[in-house]
Amino acid sequence: MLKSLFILLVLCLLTGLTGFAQPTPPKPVGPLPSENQLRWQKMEYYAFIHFSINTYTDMAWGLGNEDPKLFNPTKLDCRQWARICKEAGMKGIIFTAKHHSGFCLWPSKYTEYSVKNAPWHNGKGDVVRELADACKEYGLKFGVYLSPWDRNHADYGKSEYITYFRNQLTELLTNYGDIFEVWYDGANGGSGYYGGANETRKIDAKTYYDWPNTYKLVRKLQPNIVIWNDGGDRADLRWVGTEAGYVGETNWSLLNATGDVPEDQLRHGVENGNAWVPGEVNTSIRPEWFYHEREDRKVKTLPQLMDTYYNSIGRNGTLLLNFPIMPNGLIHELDEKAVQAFAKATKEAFAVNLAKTAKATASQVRGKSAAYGAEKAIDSDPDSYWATDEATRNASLTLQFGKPTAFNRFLVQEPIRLGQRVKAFTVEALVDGQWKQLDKQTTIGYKRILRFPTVTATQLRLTILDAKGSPLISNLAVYKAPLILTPPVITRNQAGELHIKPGDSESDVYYTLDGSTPTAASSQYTAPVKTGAGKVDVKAIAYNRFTKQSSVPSEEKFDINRAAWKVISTDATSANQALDGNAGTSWHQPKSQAMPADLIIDLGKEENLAGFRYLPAQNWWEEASIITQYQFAVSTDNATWKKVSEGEFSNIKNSPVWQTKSFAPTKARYVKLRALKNTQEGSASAYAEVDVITQ
Ligand code: FUL
Repeated sequence: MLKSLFILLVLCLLTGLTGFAQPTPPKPVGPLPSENQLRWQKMEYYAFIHFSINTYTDMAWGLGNEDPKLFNPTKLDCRQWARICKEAGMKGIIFTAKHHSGFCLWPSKYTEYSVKNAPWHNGKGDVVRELADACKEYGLKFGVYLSPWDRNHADYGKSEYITYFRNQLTELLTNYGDIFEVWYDGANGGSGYYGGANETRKIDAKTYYDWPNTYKLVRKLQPNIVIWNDGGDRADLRWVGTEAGYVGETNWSLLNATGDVPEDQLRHGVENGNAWVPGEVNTSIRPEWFYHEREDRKVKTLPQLMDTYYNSIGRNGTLLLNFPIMPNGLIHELDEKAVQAFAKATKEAFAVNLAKTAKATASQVRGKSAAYGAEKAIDSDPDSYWATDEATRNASLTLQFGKPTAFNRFLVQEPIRLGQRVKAFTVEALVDGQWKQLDKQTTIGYKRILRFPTVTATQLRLTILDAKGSPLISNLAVYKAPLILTPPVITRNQAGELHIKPGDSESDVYYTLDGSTPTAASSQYTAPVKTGAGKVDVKAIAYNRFTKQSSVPSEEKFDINRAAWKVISTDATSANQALDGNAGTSWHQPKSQAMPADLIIDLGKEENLAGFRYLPAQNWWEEASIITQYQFAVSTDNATWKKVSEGEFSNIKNSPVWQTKSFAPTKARYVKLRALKNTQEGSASAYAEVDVITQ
C-alpha cells in the first residue's frame, strides 16, 4: 500500500500533477536579437581577407588609377586561405570583393576595372568564385566587403553611382551562394581618380547612399544575412570604434537606432538603446590590412592574439581577424603559424571545464522549479538556463568543487534570445574558508570571459548585483588556462639607450643585438643598453626561471641613432617628444601654426636617406589630430629644399599605426615633414614619433 502511494507521488511529481503549476517563462527584456543576429553571434570567430590591386603597389588604399595589369598573382589559391581558416577554428570568411580603389575581384558586368582586364587567368578569373567554392568545400560561411567609396568610378558622387553600386551588390548576392554578412566600410578620403577627373568629391554619407533601399535589396536577395555598416544608417552589426582588436569591458549589444553614434557608444553600446546592434571586433593579424613585406616581423604574437580573444569574444563581441594576401596570392606562412598557435592555445585554455563536475546551487530559483534550477547553468544545453523570480534583480549562484581546485578563467553567458540583462556582477572564490573577490564587472551578454591570477578554492560564487530584468544565466564555466609568457617591449630613447620591459614581474629578459634568436644563454637585460650610431636589430625574450618557459621573441629594428637630432622649426624641448622613442608621449604643433605646418629636424650630419616613418599620437581619448596628407622634403643646408615624397596616410584615422614611406635615396642633413591635411581639418597636428630610413 505504502509502496503504491509512493509510486503515485513520484508519478505526480514527474507529470506535474501535484498542483504546483510550472512558473511562467521569464518575460523578454527588449530589444531582442533577430534570428540572423543570433546565428551570427554564435559564429564567434571568422576571418577577413584583404586582397586587391593595391596589394601590388604596397599601399593601404588604392587610388583608383592603378593599372589592372598589375593584378597577377602567380600562386593564388583560395583553398589555402580556406584551409588555414578552417584549421584555425574560424567559422567563415569575409572577402574584399571591392576595396576603395574600386577594383573588382570578380568579373563584374558593370565595369572594366576588374580581374577581367588582368593578366591573371587571361582575364577569365574570378577570385570571389574561387573563394566561395573553397568556403563551401571547407564548410565555412562566406561574406563580402563591397566598399561604398569607389575611387575609380566616374559617377562616384552622383546618383548614377548608387545604381552601379546596387548592380554590383546584386551580382555578389545572387551569383555566389549564401552570403552570411555584407560589409559596408564608411571610409572616405574624398580624393580619387574618378574616371580620370582626379579630384576630391565630398558626399553626405547619411543621405547619399540611400541605405534603407539598399538594405531592402540585400534582405530580399539574402534573407539570412547580417549587414555591417559603420556609417550611415544603423544596420545589424556595429563597429566597435577601433581597429586595434578590442571592445569595451562594458559592452551592451544595444544602440539607438537613429542619430550619430559617438565613439564611446560604439565601444560600449548603450544600456537603454532601442535597437539590438551587437559589436564585431575587426582587427588584422598584422598592423595593416593589406600585405606589406616590411610587416613580416610584425605579425601579432600569441599573447597579443590571446589578448584580442579575451577582449573581443570574451567581452560579448565576435572576432573578425584579417589576413593580408601576399602579391603571389597566398597567406604568409608566418601568419599561418601565428593563427595555428592561437588556435592551439585557445583550445588548451578551454579544454577542461571544472564546473562540469561541480555542484551548483542558487540563492533563488524561479518558482522553485527544477526547470530553472542552478544546474541549468552548468548542463551542456545552451538553451536551458538558471532563472530567478520575475521581480528579482540580484541573486547568486554557487559552484562547490568538492575539493580545492585551481583555476584562472571564468566564463559566463546570458540566454540573449530573451535580451541582455545583467548590469553588474562579482565573482568570488572561497579560499581557506574566506570569500575572496576575484573580479567585479558590469555586462555579460552572449559571452563574458574573465581572467585572473590562478586561485585555489573550494567554491566559486557569481553574484548578480543588478540587472535590467530578472537575471538569467545559460552557462557558467571555469578553467585553468596554461601560462603564456608575454614577450618584452623594446624601445630606444633619443640618447640611443635600449629599454627592454618584461611583460610580467616574474620573468627575466634575455636579448641579442645581431638578429639571432635569444635564449636563456644570451645576454641578460638588467639595465638600459647603450647602442652605437648605426642601425641595430634587437630581439628579446621573457624567460621564467621556475617553469623554464620562454616567450616568443619580440623584435625591433632601429635605424640610425637619433642622439644628435634636433627639432629646429619650433620649441625644441617639447617637440623632442616626437624623437624620444616613447610612443606614449606626443608633441602637438602649437595651435597658432596653421596648415600647412612643418616639423623640421636637423640630423646633425649628412645621411643617406631612403624614407621616413611617422607614428601619430596614440591617445585617441585626447582627440589628437592625425596627419592624413603629407609632404616630405630634404635639404643639405636648411635653405634649399627638395620634395622627395608626397601623398596620403590612408586609413590612419581608424588604425593609427606606424606609417612608412620610401623614396629614391638622397643625401641630406635636414628633413621636413609637412602636414597638408589632418583628421581635425586644420587644427594642430600631433606626432608620437618621427624617424628616417637610411640606406
Ligand atoms: C577600414 C578601411 O579603410 C581599411 O582599408 C580596411 O578595409 C578596414 C577593414 O576598414 O576602415
